[in-house]
Amino acid sequence: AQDCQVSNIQVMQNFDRSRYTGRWYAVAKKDPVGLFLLDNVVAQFSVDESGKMTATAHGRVIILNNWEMCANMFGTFEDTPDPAKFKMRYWGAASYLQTGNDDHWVIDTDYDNYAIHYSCREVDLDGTCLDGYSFIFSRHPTGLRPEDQKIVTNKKKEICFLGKYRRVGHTGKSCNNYI
Ligand code: FEN
Repeated sequence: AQDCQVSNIQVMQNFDRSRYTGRWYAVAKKDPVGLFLLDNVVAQFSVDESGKMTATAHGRVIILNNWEMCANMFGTFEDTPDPAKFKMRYWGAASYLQTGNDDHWVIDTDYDNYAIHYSCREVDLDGTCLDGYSFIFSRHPTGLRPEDQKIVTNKKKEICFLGKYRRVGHTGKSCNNYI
């Protein structure tokens, strides 16, 4: 069922953005090419009065000369015809942080425990993803519940990122204390 074509990737059916609001801890991530967040990644999703989705993300970064910093990122989401597919404009509170405009797809979530996010930045000539990133989120800072792990592994396979994830540590002493 997985041909790794970005255009064939199944996303969450009937995505409900209001149930998605609140805090999500990144437990694993597949990095894109280039600068990104290292660890201690926590995202906070909101929906405003007009129904527009926004989010913040905090994460640890190591900038030049091994300076450890907490990156405070902001994202605004533009709707598309598919309720689980967004365009996300993002920027950082500090000027050294990169800005961008990425796809933001919710692949699967049960809203209360786990969520799988996907973003392909560059589609290859053969229709597969050449450069993309993905977060596995949990509502629990301790990680995924055992019963959710099988679902998440299957979805990693479906989006053709299986084996490309790294665990996201939450040391507690850095970023996530701010929120
Ligand atoms: C997401 C969901 C919640 C909202 C947002 C999300 C995406 C965040 C992104 C962060 C990018 C960070 C960068 C960091 C950087 C999906 C969690 C907004 C896409 C680009 C460095 C590292 C080292 C350095 C300079 C900058 O710029 N990091 O020397």
